[in-house]
Amino acid sequence: MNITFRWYGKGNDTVTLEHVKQIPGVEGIVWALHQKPVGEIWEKEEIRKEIEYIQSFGFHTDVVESVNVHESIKLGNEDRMIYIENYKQTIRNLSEAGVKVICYNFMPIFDWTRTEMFHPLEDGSTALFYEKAKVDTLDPKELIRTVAEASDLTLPGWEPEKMEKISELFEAYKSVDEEQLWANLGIFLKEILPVAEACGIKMAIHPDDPPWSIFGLPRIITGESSYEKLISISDSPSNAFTLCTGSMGANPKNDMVQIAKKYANRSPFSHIRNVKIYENGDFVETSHYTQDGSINVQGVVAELNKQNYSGYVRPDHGRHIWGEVCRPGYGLYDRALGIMYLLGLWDAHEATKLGERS
Ligand code: DNO
Repeated sequence: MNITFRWYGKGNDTVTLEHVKQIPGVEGIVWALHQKPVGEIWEKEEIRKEIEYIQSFGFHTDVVESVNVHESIKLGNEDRMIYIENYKQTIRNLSEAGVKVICYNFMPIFDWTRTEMFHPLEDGSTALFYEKAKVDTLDPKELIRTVAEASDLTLPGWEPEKMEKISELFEAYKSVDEEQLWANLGIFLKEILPVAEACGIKMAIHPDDPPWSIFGLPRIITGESSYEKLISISDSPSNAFTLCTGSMGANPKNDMVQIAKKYANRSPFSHIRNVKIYENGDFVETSHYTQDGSINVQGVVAELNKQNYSGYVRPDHGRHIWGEVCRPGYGLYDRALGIMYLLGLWDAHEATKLGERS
């Protein structure tokens, strides 16, 4: 397990790399050119600058999250080939800079969705919260306002330029159902995977968060059957997954320990976090500690350890604790605690293995 930490870039994150350096066990930074408009080529020079800065702290830059996919590709618009070609060039440029894994998602319009960014928890901290009834009844524009008001930092997947075109996008998606979205993903993959494979890059698709349809938009990376379908599209070693326990696990039907058991070998990148799921379908993010939520984090780490998992792992959304002011879900303190929990679990397994050998 290669521990990494997601960071949004200098001047774009409340967390600094000096801070991250003080968390034990972190080997790499999960990065992206966050200012880059979706669909544009990531140029070699901009990539070089960013990775040089990160590497000057002794971190590796093997994982990018995310190179976002232009809506034209997801919609299957006529101009999609322009964006697919740009995407291929970005893959080549990233591989030249030594990148090994690119995380991406195929969610229409929205990336991860929550209804409250700073929901109070019983312990006095706050965390991201999803209220099912609100999403089922709210006008998406209202939700966007809530998100924008909660943070003056751009949230991933909620790019301002996209939000300006929201009505137009909803209109366009009226003709895209699940089947069509799968077909569009298939075309995208058939185009980019040979390039990724030639470059030695794994394209690790991220599950939809939450893993069900919202606002009537199709969502297709929702559970085990989605993984099977992805595998049937292409058996390229570059056709890979991001194992995200909190995203896929928000649906209690997805047993994340079983999913880790079956798909860890196709997942070069893992996001490990916990959520507490309520009976009405709401969920709230908790500490990483297994007993605090509904996801068996302990079981997932046990499974990864059993497989001698050598992929990249990052803690994921944390609570906002000790008065920290930060990007929703992306503070320093709770994610650092998360790392210590993951490392503790991992080391306990390693110690057992050593004991068994001696
Ligand atoms: C949320 C993240 C997602 C993820 C993308 C991957 O915090 O897990 O935004 O980065 O969906 O493309």
